[in-house]
Amino acid sequence: MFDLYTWTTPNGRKVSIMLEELGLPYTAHAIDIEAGAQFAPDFLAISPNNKIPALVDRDTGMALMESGAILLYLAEKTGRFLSREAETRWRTIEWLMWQMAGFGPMLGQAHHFLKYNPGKSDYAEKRYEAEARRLYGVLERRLAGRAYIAGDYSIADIATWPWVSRFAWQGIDLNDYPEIRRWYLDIVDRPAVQRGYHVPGFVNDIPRP
Ligand SMILES: N[C@@H](CCC(=O)N[C@@H](CS)C(=O)NCC(=O)O)C(=O)O
Repeated sequence: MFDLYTWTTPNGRKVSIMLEELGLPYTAHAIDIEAGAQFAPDFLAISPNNKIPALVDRDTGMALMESGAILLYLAEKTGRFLSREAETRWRTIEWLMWQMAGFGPMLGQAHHFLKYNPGKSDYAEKRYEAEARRLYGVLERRLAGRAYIAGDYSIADIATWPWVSRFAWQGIDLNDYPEIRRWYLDIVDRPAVQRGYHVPGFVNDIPRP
């Protein structure tokens, strides 16, 4: 049994999708980051960087922050979505790190300047629009000739897909990226994605290009 502390954002959805894929029982606790709930002392005790998501494994007492670490923990615990074969395993971890260190943080900045604060900084808008396009280009090349990012559907896909689901916020037209479009639409209809996207509650239908 797990406790998931989350909100309807790409980083939160990575973990709810993973838990749904694994069929593990969990209780979702809504941490309304727009209302400042991430700064509450009891939440800080399990998430010292005051960000969602955080996961508590009631079996072991382990509390974890950082979505990439949580995905690795769940993959290790269950033996799923992270290959045991060395080449595929390390490619999966490599692309998970790419998502955590590049794709997510840069697209997060694109959301700030292109969606929430347009007109505030021409420099920032141009920078993050160009960086979003560059990163989509990297993913497009990676997916050419591959069904998924690294071997079978894995935690690399589960980490990356929720960020692509905000393509409209990033000034991205998925029709310009046919490999990503094909991969995105393949994953969107997975029952676990359909359920995990709407945790801790429904905000909008899943965008489709
Ligand atoms: N690297 C972290 C990033 C987590 C993160 O940025 N969470 C955002 C929502 S997607 C958040 O909690 N923001 C609240 C805040 O910045 O105060 C992870 O992947 O878990």
